[in-house]
Amino acid sequence: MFNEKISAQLAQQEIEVPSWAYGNSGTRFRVFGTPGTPRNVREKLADAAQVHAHTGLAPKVSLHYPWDKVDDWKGLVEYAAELGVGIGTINSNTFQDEEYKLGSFAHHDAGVRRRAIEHHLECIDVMNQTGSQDLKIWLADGTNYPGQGDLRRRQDWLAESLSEIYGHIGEHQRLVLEYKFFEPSFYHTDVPDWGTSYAQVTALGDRAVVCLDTGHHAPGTNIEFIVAQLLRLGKLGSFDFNSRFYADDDLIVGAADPFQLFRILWEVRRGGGFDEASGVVFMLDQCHNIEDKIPGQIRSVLNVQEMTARTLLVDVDALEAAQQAGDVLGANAVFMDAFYTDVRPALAEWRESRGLPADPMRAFADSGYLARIAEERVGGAQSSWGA
Ligand code: AOS
Ligand code: ZN
Ligand code: ZN
Repeated sequence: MFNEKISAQLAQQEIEVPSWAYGNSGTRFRVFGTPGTPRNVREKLADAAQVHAHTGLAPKVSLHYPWDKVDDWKGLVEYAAELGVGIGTINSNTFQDEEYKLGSFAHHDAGVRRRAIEHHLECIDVMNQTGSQDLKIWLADGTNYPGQGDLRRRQDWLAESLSEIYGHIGEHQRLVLEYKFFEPSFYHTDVPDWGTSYAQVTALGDRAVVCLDTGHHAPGTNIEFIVAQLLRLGKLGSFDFNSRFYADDDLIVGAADPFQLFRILWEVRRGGGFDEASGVVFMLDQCHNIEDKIPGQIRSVLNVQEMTARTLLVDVDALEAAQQAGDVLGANAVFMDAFYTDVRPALAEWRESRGLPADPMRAFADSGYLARIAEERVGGAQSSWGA
């Protein structure tokens, strides 16, 4: 099923896993703990390394600052390397401190804006020590009531704050600005959509790009169109993959709507986003509230791989011929043929040919790792989303 070209393309695929996926998380009703949940960053890295060991897909772990703060960053990088993984994107945090109640970069008080900028300069310092390429910024900034804030001035303050940070971004680093249409603010959000993120990063320069979190759109939004447009404009920096039924559910990518994931990844292929030169980073941004976290992450990277493989099977010549002939249903059929192809047996073979387990979910379950960490990791506080 996979020719040499497709096999080689699959071999290039890398999906960053987020450190916070291995901690406990939940809703405002309850956070359920799991035996063996990591108590520190090193244990999170060890769990993330299991995902890579079983799939070959996740060589980098994205960290969160300050949740993952350590004294010795170089030591952490070395430890990660021993585990067979590296440090990826650094995610900043201006959403949990009292001072940021009314915003951070777009706050009306210059003192709060200064504090938020200083926090990002610290993140850049961490990047310099860890070799991380991307500083990912998601802002909780917004207002709850009409008239509460000056929407226009807040855009200007946001632009000024971003510009100061961008001035410290190194030659081989990028500033990645994530958007989200609502939550925690409910009336307006300062970076609500791709257009605002695009306008802000374009004003900064080439090393500022947009992050598209698949869970951050209103229901019915055509996300693959946004992917196509951002790739066209050379501004699609990264993905935060997850899936949603309602709002920012942060469920396993591809679980709610595999066809949407296929359509998104098709536009990635169409726009050259799988080529290394495009710089597109594929990351998960997920929480595992009721399922085991490591298998949840393994399932997620496999879902991305399966849908990627299906997009690589699209017969582009037949598709283009049908499109150019105005053959509406013919073109749709070519597209759907690829989507409906079960690539799982071929992927199992492909994995085995590369020394990976044919069935990573089963191999991980059989490894006994979960029972081992449940026994070993006693005492100390389990990590959670927010620590
Ligand atoms: C928040 O809704 C976003 O998806 C962010 O990417 C967030 O920063 C991340 O979940 C943890 O820091
Ligand atoms: Zn996100
Ligand atoms: Zn989110």
